[in-house]
Amino acid sequence: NEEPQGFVCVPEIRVEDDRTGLDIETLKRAFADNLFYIQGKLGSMATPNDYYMALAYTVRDRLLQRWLNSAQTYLRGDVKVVCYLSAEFLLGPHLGNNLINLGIYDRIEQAITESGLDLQELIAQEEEPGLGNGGLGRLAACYIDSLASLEIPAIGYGIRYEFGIFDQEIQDGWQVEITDKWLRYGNPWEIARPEIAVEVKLGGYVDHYVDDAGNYRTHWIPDREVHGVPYDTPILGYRVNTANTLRLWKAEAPESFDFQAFNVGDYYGAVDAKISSENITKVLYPNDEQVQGKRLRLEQQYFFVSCSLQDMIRLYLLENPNLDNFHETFAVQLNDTHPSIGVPELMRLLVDEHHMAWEQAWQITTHTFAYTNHTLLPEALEKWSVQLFGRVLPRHLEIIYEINRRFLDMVRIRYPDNDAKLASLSLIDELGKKSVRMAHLACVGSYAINGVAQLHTELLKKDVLHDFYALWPEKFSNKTNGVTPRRWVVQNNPGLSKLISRKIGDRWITHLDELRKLEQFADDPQFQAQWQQVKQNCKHQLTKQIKERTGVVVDPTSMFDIQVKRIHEYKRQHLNALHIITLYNRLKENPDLDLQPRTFIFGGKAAPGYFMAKLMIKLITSVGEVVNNDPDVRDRLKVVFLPDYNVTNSQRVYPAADLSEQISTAGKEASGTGNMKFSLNGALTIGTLDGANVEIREEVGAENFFLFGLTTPEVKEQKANGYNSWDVYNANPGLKKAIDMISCGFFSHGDQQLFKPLLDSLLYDDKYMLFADYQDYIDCQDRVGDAFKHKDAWTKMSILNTARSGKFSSDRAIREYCQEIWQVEPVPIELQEYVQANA
Ligand code: CBF
Repeated sequence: NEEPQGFVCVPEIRVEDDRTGLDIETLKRAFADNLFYIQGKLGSMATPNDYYMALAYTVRDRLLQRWLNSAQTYLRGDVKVVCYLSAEFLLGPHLGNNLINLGIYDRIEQAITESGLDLQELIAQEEEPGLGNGGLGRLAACYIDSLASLEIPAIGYGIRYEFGIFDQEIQDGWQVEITDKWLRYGNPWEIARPEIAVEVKLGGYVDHYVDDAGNYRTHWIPDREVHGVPYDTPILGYRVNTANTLRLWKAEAPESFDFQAFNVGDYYGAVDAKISSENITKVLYPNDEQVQGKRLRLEQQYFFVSCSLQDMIRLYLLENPNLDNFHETFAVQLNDTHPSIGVPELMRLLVDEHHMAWEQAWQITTHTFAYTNHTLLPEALEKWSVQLFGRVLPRHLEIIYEINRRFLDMVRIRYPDNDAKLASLSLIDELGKKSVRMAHLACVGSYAINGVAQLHTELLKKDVLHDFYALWPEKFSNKTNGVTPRRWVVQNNPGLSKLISRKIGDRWITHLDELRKLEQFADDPQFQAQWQQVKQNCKHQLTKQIKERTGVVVDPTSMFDIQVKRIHEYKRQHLNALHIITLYNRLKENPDLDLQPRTFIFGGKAAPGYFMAKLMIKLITSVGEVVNNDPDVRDRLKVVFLPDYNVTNSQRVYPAADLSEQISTAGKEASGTGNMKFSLNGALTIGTLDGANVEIREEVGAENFFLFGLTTPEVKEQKANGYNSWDVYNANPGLKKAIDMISCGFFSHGDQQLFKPLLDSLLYDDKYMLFADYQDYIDCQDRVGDAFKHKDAWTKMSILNTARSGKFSSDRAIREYCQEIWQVEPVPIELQEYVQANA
């Protein structure tokens, strides 16, 4: 089955070998055909993008048989399907990944070379679909890769944003946002399916009436309707026949509305209606861990959730007479609270549209949804003002009130005469401006609730969702995040992959625990030399990139000390900057100091409205400007801010890291996944006991991890005891000097005002305890510097980090979700059956 030949898909019309064959000649011919027939170009006129498109179609053709077979198999009544609902899928480029998963990378490389082109150049043409902000969206992408690779029937449902996360430029050291036009040259990976578009209502009012048969009925009369058109992308598993579907919804104006307006001569009204409908999926909100409560955002959430649930119901009714056992066919995972409007929406669809009794509908709903929480930050917990909610979704507000009424009746029985309990559990926050608490809605409407790392889950149980845990302890579990080894090792670090596979075979790619077999070679000088060589090559490549993209020349033999992630105060990039200033001061005091040369590499976007985060970027670039140009430093320290950190750019970064900075305040980072990618690629971590760092340290061993900083209880205790950062500043000369230099304009050409907001927040509040952790961080960094001088010992630690990172595969995480939450089994896809069935 490895090489399916031409098969019959419509009686008497054969799909030719050119679209399925995998031999070099057929691949070359298919590539040339696509350039001619799809791009409409001859080689002499083709742009690099034309070549990329022709290749992408060549590869997509080869996914289609698997994709259609998978879709057909899932329609069988006995298959349980996971539906992963996520407002974000940060996919990264498809081409390289599909080549690897299909197992045709080498053949395509040969075909492209023989066609006189360079595969890497074509791969680099792809505009990545940046349909996410950071960790949460990227996790969704890793999970759909693992679902397919584990042969689990699954559909990813989300939003086809016309503009994804903005592109970042750095101008004069500041972040500048540029619109992401990822669709400008077309997207060869998706197929629009307008024939199964759905209608979504918005606004208006609700009518209650009794029908002729005496039944109490509800009619929602919207003031707007929007068309949801699905765009499907195949998600191929690694070396399996499973190709699942990522179905992203685009909002369009329904024609009927245009006509209505045209008929009454309101041309501009019709145009406005069209524009406002299409706005819903125009742009991704670029906020990470921060909610803004914007109406359009609520509309986006409702739009994609309603489309998705309607789609599931349509699929279900193809095989079933009624919806009584809907929950036995679909396990719907809510990726954070963004899709939690699904709870009242499924109730509305079942009760209002399919006339099911409330109790039965509730039974089905609460056996359908499971909820993953991804954050402990209070500002990231979604709440919608009741007023806004009622205006956009009047029927859902009624349903939420009814769910709440019944829920609070149950709470009253459990906690009699306890108004405080009622208030703290209620779906409605009555304090101040009334609002709907989406996390509470998700908890009440789901049969399972999970956190994304052990510590995070414990803190949810103890703190953020404590009252729900007390009520339903059996609903709670932990599912530590994971990342796909296909993209994050095989694709981004081919040198390391080959070295590992030569040593232990290639089963690790799907069974990451097998990396443990590398432990036995950790002391082997020959293996260490090869390991160092691979790392060095990756550092050389990144060095070239840095030069091209920033103009900064760095020394690839220096320690690459890297912090790449969204810019946020709790992630503490400014603590890293304080360390750089401290080292700089040491060099200024003693220019002959024996200092381990380091290259500090930063990357990450700040939410456009998050001033403090933008100022943090300016601080880093300003420190870089001084340090990089001071002759006393003699190139021993370099600071680089890599612009436009995205999936594509990150793929070059992880393999080149010596040191991974995971320095968030303990108790703030839910898990982190970058930390896993670094460790898997052989970087050592300097980190706090936060998120999944705790488990990484447990796995790789305390001796292979640089730990510093307060623990979560210590942070709490210090705050309770009146922590005062001003006192720490006054008591610590190194810290004081660094802060004073920033304050007096040393890094800002004498401007003493520039960084004042950042400094004031540290000196008078220090919510994220930078000063409290400063000295421990510096001391720990000194240990890192010393350790790096001992190449062999460092290499051993690096090998052990990779060898012991097997736990952090998204395959492991998805297996846990399948067994412990979704109760789903793999369904291998048989290619032959399909060919025969249609023949
Ligand atoms: O669970 C995935 C990631 O989600 C976040 O990015 C989020 O958006 N809430 C968290 O901040 C990460 O800790 C987490 O790894």
